[in-house]
Amino acid sequence: MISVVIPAYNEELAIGDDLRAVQAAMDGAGLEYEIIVVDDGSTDRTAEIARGFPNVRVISHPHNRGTGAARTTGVKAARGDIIVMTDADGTYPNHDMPRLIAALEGYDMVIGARKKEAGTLKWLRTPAKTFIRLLASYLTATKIPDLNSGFRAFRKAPVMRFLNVLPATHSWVSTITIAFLTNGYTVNFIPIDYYPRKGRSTFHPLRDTYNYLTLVVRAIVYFNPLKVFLPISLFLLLFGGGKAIYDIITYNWHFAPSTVTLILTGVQVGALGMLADLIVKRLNGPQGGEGE
Ligand SMILES: Nc1nc2c(ncn2[C@@H]2O[C@H](COP(=O)(O)OP(=O)(O)O)[C@@H](O)[C@H]2O)c(=O)[nH]1
Ligand SMILES: [Mg+2]
Repeated sequence: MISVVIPAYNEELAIGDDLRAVQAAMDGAGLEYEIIVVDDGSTDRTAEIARGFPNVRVISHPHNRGTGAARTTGVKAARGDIIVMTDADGTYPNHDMPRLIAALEGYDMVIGARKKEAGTLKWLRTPAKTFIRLLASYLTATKIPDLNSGFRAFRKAPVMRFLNVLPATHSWVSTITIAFLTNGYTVNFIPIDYYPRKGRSTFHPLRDTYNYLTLVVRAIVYFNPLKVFLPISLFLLLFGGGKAIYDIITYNWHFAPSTVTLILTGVQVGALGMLADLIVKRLNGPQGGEGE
């Protein structure tokens, strides 16, 4: 059984076409499925339009709580053991949903990687997203072609482990990607088209880019702290060590306070990293696949 979860906030312009496209694709592929639209406190006709579809379950938040909160509500309500997510703004190729589901075979998650950026303010989004995507690829030791695509399919069981740490904001999708990649779950990527949004985008360039960057670092610290702490500690120790050699030669074995500070801070950051790593390992328990 497959549960299609669609978070929706004031999407009266697009939700009807999106629901028709999902139904046509899933019926066409002969798949057994349910559709859950999570209306996140919309003030337009989004919920009313969705209720017009007989086999669509509409769950309404009394007020707007954020796309992440809507996704968590949808996951909890899902009856299927496979969950597919798409937006309600006309941007994702819902006709491609059967291909996405087929690509889940042998994986815990499959993400539709957008071939091109179609969002607003491309000149800002593209470099910012590339930098953050490369940072996440380094920190997860995985090549990530698209970190925050909203068009994805995954198994419900592993996601339930992380529901309590997933944010209520846009960063839900990026965080779950990093959570899977740093906890031994397998993630597949398939290329997809991406269309301009119908209706108004709520993307705030500086605020959302800053949030996005802090998110990636926070998620890594949460799931794999050594990846952040160790490079910082090594940098401080190397720099301190170099300075110590300089002090030995220049000041005849008298170490400047800055040298001592550098080395001590390096040791402390390293120790903090080890401690954080130990806590995370204890908290997160066995990696994906082990003991499940
Ligand atoms: N922007 C926004 N979208 C929300 C919210 N709650 C649910 N959504 C839905 O979450 C999906 C993703 O949001 P969107 O603004 O398209 O983000 P983007 O695709 O990352 O630019 C869309 O289907 C929205 O309708 C919310 O509070 N804000
Ligand atoms: Mg969207």
